[in-house]
Amino acid sequence: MSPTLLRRAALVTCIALIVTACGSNASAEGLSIEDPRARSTAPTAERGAVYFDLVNSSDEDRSVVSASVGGDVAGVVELHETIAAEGHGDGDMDDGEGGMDSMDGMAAMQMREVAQIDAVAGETVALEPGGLHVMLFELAGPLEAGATFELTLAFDDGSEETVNVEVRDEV
Ligand SMILES: [Cu+2]
Repeated sequence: MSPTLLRRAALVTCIALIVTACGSNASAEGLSIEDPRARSTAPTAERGAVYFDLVNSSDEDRSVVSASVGGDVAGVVELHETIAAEGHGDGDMDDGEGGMDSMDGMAAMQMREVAQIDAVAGETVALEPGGLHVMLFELAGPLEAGATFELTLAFDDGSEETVNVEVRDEV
């Protein structure tokens, strides 16, 4: 190999290393999950909800595309939004889009699955009661205040982060 080719090969190797390093740190840098928490449930409850702040301090728009928990916590996990049920009687209350459900004790609110939760560059998105949340279905057991469980979030760039969710009576 000529000296020129060697130099070129070395340069290509360096660039590949840099790209790999940046890619693997994409979610750790600039995106964080603050205060992950879940509301405690009744002993016979089959559903639960997880909340947190999704903080994007990077200069790129990012999103959470899915969430998961261990089978010892819940069988199904979905990203949800809560919407106010419209009461003006124009007939679009039941538009057949599916996934609509009323929360226990909150007949005026409905929720549905969303494909992803977006956090625009530099902004914080709050997942909180009455808004966006991570929904747990088929709870393996009640969520008891003081307990914790792991929640893994997958992001748009293919990276993942696992956080410890704390169960509280007041979220
Ligand atoms: Cu929900």
